[in-house]
Amino acid sequence: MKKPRILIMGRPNVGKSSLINRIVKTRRAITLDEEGITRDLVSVAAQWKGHSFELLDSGGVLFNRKNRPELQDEIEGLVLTAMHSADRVLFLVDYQHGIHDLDMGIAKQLRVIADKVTLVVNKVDDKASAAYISDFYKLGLGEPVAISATNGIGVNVLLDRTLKGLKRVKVSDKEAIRVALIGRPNMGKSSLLNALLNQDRVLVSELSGTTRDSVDVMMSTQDQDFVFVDTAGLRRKGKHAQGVEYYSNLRTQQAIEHSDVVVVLLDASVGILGQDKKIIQKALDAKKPFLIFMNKWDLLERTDQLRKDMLHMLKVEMPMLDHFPILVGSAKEKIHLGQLISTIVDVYKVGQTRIHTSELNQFIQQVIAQYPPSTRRGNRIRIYYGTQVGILPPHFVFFVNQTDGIAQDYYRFLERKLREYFNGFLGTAIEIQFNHHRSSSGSAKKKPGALEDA
Ligand SMILES: Nc1nc2c(ncn2[C@@H]2O[C@H](COP(=O)(O)OP(=O)(O)OP(=O)(O)O)[C@@H](O)[C@H]2O)c(=O)[nH]1
Ligand SMILES: [Mg+2]
Repeated sequence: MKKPRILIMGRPNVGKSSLINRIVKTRRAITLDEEGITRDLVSVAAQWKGHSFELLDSGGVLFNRKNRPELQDEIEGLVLTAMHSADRVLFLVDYQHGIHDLDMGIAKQLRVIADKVTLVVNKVDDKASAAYISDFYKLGLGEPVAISATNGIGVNVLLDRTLKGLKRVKVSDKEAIRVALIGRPNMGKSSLLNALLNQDRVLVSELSGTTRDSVDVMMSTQDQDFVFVDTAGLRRKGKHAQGVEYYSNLRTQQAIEHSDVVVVLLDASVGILGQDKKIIQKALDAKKPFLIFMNKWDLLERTDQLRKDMLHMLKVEMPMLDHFPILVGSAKEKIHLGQLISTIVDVYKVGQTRIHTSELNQFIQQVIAQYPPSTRRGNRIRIYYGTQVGILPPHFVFFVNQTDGIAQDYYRFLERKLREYFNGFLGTAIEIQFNHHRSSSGSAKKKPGALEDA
């Protein structure tokens, strides 16, 4: 369900992030102290008195004429759109600094939507000072509210006041699915995110390297919340990268690790390159539920044959992809975006599959018993039983009389048979482990670690 959205605006250094940290009560990931890193609108989920809402950090607006960094028009365009679609806007100014030229510029834009704006004077660190905030009336946005984001003074009152009259959305117990969008620069990751949201929230341009930092953006459908993480495109030379590029790569890697589902974007009009394979390998190594979205399908003649040929080509290049969904579509023309969302939910569910121990043992008897692993000397190894010990990815342990010498080929064989027997596990890795089972000792009869015994 769509949550009320509160946009926080203000020039650099007035304490927007401190206020967000105070409300959300978690420290957001450190950001490198280099100007121009965050150029998109980051959103975080927040809650107050049992109701949830979304906080949007505007970052980077200047609304000035001079010294405008690259893409500044586009950045401000994003913020203006967000300003109009937000349910409330908190405009932060700095008590200790007084009114700054840049504050005047922002205030001018905000006066158009004054009825949903609250002027917030931050860094009022003691109550006595609150009496002196009247100077800020000059901004023409009504009565200022004094707070100290770092000390927490006034924040509760501010929240009560801001949320008053807004639609109330109860905090749901169902977790949002975190989806990392990764790929080479210019694949259309940011475009895809904007298309899914039906609103421009992150910067898009034909320059490669537009996205520099990972950006969290929330999205909700009728029955599921998502946090999409737009990431900086991964370039070839990761190893010797410095500064912004080094940092961007690192943050993309973190985004993968912290996600529930990874979506790798390829360019359908280009096909799969060496660098794409490395990126797919990263997703595979992370063992997260994952799928491929071949974007820019609008540039091609969209026949079923072409789609089949493309999928075939990908699987020839990387046979592992047989176990993962590959979709074709377009951010630009909004083709197959609904399918993308439902497949994200599907692979996430598949990653959580739990197979009952009794079913697993039926599988061993019916399928595997005829083809047991063997030692290097050619002796048969006996599999006594198996059990699933984990999810995301599904993790199976098989108990055998001897673990030495089981070939990698056998792991692959077993994985293939598991997939054939149990509905494919499409979209997730599987982990397989062999443990030694001492048949002579009495205690070993108990099946350890079975999920349903936990
Ligand atoms: N024809 C077509 N062009 C697209 C599509 N998606 C994105 N583009 C274009 O591709 C270019 C790059 O798009 P971005 O969304 O900025 O790509 P990105 O992957 O976020 O790039 P980085 O942030 O640099 O890693 C822009 O010029 C987009 O307009 C699509 O589905 N079809
Ligand atoms: Mg981008």
